[in-house]
Amino acid sequence: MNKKAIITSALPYANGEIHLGHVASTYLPADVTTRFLKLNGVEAYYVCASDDFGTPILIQSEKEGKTPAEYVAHWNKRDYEDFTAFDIDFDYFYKTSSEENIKFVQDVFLKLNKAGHIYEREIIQFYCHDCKKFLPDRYVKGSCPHCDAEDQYSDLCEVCGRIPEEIINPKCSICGQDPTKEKTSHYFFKLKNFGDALYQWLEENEHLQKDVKKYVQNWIKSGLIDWDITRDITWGVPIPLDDSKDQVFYGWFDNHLAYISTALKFLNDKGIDGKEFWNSADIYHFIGKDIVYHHYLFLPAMRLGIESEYKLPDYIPTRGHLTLQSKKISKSRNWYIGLKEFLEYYPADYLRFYLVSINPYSQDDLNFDWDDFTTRINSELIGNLGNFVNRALGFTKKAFEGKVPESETFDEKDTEVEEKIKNLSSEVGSLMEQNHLDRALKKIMEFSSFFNQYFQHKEPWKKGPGTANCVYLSVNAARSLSIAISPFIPKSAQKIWQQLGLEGDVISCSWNDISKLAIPSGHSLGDPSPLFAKVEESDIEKYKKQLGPSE
Ligand code: B3M
Ligand code: ZN
Repeated sequence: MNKKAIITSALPYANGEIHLGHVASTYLPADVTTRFLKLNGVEAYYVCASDDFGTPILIQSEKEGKTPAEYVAHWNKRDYEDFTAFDIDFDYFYKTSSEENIKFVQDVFLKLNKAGHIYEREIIQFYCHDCKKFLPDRYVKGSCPHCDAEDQYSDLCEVCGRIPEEIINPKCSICGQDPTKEKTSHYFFKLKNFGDALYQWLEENEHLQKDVKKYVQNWIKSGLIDWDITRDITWGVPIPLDDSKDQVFYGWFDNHLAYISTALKFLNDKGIDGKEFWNSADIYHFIGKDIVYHHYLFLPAMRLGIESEYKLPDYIPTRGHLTLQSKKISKSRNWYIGLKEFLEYYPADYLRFYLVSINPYSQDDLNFDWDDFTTRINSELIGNLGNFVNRALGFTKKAFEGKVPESETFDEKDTEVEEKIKNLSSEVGSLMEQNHLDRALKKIMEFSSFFNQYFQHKEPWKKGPGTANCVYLSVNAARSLSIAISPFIPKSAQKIWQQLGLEGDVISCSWNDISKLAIPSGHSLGDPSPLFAKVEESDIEKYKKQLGPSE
């Protein structure tokens, strides 16, 4: 395992609140992974930023009568607060509109230009005479030329995931009028130059998901299209050339460069050589499947275009979208649950546990279902994990005044149990390393279930032979569980740690500590108390009713 890592997740648009769909596919998997890497002694940093530029933000700030800068500052702060409440532990959260990013983006552009990867071309751009403005991207809606899906924005077809060269039957998205076509001069990035190099990079990188690779390689085979990186608006990174007026870079030209500029800012401020660190670390970009094109083609091509001065990603974990009660999440139809709202109902750990358990390492969509949530929390998190810990610790408290008894010679079962503890770190660890967070969590739950059965089988309350070993091993298993589960449910893991009467924080442990029987006989436990409160079905019925059309 590389001892350095930089982890990023898709930058949230500073354009509205974070909801469950956002956290399921990117922020949570990235956070769990970072916590795991840190436990493994990796110098890992999770950096993120709000994505501040782009036409949707400009449109919305105009609607609200705010300057775009005021508007994004509000959401930058609010998003960060919501993430923090969900225990998404960024090492640094910045913004794409930072002066560092603006400068970085301009430098990259100048380097690409110098290397011959940029050209200028006159284009015909939609223009709305009613609104008196050019209509880039989201200002225009129409049908996708690739898959015929209707009502798609001109910058991305959400149905087939491709970028339409020319949208069919265009309409101004502000006023619905037919736009006219006017001339304007734009800069283009020669994505076509990079087809072979990208193909090869995909071929050689063994960490990328095979299915995504195939699909991207097919795009390359069918021919890449140069990217228009200029927009006729004023909110964005200014183009650093004298003759470009009232134009800025397209948001997708600048936003992913903020992965680098944000990491550099953070590392350099810490006194670490940011560039050197970036180039010797494993680079992870966690994303949702809708932005595969940007991360597997555009982002690596731009890095290749500046001679890989900053290395390309090693991992681009790509996951599917969250549906809610089997329906597509939609803010406009009020079919979504805000992260902040959810955390008013239940602790962060409930949601973290649930979302990881239903989220495979694949592009398959996953579904948030209130009934399934109830079952998984009540029967797995509480009925299995909570029950085992409470039982083992509660019994030790009652029968041994909280002092771990002297262990005796192990019988066959005890030896088997001891092996389980010793193997847990490698069994779970290898799944985590392969990004199978759901399977890793399942392994931990199997471990807990195994110990529930062991406790039941030994019947320590009868105080027969073997009671001391059962308590000694169970208490140690609870300790192992606390460390192993900490990347997933950090607050609850810390509670277990404290109830075990252990010093410090569980996050200061190392992953290998999971395999140790480090609680000696004679150790005094803290005070056991139930870790979780049950999810009540009556509450769930209430929350279900709050979803849905707002009218
Ligand atoms: N701001 C959000 C999205 O399309 C977008 C991601 C940028 S990542 C560089 O999911
Ligand atoms: Zn219009």
